Amino acid sequence: MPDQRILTIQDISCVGQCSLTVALPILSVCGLETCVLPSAVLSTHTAAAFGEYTFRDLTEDIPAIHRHWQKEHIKFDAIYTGYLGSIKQIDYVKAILETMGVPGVKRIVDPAMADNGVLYSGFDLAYVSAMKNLCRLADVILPNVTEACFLTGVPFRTEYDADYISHLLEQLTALGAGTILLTGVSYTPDTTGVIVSENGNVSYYAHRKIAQGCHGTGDVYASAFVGAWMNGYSAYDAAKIAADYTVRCIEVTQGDESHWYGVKFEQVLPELIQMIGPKAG
Ligand code: PXL
Repeated sequence: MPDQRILTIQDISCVGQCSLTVALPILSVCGLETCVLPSAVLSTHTAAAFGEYTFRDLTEDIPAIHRHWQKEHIKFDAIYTGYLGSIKQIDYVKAILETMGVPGVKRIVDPAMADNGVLYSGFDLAYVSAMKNLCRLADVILPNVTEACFLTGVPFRTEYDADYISHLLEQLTALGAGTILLTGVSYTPDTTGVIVSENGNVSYYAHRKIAQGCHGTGDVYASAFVGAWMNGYSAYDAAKIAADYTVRCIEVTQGDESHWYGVKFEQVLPELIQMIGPKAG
């Protein structure tokens, strides 16, 4: 694999095993030079069980960082965005997506903003609308079913069939990304999976559902997908590797009630390296 440099833009939740503290190690073990642009610094992630969190918005640091990189002619082979701190920040991030990539840059947007039918604390419909515009610039988007509903205006349902998911996918396709990974698609109580739509080719990878909505698994999943995909795997194969790895993370965490806030992804990083295989060498 030729050397590749990726920029990931998301928050630092100091405690909570999500966003940058997950993306940086996962992308690094996949062999990528990982540069970071923190969107905000929070004491913990925003799940209610942590109580009141601190939030330092880094929006106004972004233009100066961007200018410096431009002055130094720094470019990235891929740019991957996750949780972003404000609507204004999304505009700055759009400018980075438009200007900081090498020719043929891969742009991945994880619209990390909602789960289980509700937006994360601090977000509203104006934020959703800004995120929708960011998705229009992406080559790949990875919404879960809740995020897909917010992005498209399709009413959220906890139970659905393949027709509902096809409709959701059609509406997402209209946003413009060539590749869509729709995560957390579950047709039976014991299984869940990911729909991969690549230029209209749709496939589904289903796997065992171990627990209902584990915190931080969206970020683990997206980071592992990006790591595998940048190693030359097809979107479907990368989606499969990411799903298998995320299941392993949940397996090693389940049963530890005190570890409700994230998954112990570190313990199974060696397995991710094995799944990626010699391509990462
Ligand atoms: O895992 C997504 C995420 C990222 N960053 C912050 C969050 C969340 C989910 O709640 O609160 C700050």
